[in-house]
Amino acid sequence: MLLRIDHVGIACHSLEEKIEFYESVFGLTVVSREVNEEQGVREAMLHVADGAQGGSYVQLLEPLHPDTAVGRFLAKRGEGVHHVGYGVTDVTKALEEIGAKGVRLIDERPRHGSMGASIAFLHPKDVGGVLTELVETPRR
Ligand code: CMX
Ligand code: CO
Repeated sequence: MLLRIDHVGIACHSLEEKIEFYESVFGLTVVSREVNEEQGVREAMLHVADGAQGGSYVQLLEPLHPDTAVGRFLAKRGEGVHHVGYGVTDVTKALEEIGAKGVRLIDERPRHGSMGASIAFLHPKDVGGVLTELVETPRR
């Protein structure tokens, strides 16, 4: 069901500082910057690699307000890995299959994610403490 690791989401206080860090230390390149009001984030995708099933990225996340998913995470735990995003072929079908296995779905239906993707989150409490995102990349 999972095709690949699409991205690792990393929570930070300053998007600009962390972009500079990932560029200078790891030589990564920003391929997309977006503000997603629904998710409460200002974010950047940095390209890591391409595979047969699509690309993989680091997603840097800065909260738009303290009262957002990433804002609360930063206040509680500080900067660090926030979630893992896995590529799937069909996010609606994957949600149905995973939900049927008793895993709580944060999103009952897909939402808009970075670079035109359809995304949905699974509850970390049902995935061993890992906030898990499903990502369906738009067809070209
Ligand atoms: N990873 C693991 N556990 C997490 C977590 C994370 N990222 N965020 C919260 N939790 C845990 C908390 O530690 C807490 O556990 P305890 O009760 O044991 O302390 C529990 O989940 C509830 O957390 P909370 O502080 O009440 O936080 P929220 O109200 O924000 O709810 C969650 C948590 C996961 C439902 C919420 O963050 C959410 O809906 N996330 C999905 C959306 C999102 O993260 N968007 C930003 C990224 C967008 C993108 O990738 O494009
Ligand atoms: Co993400």
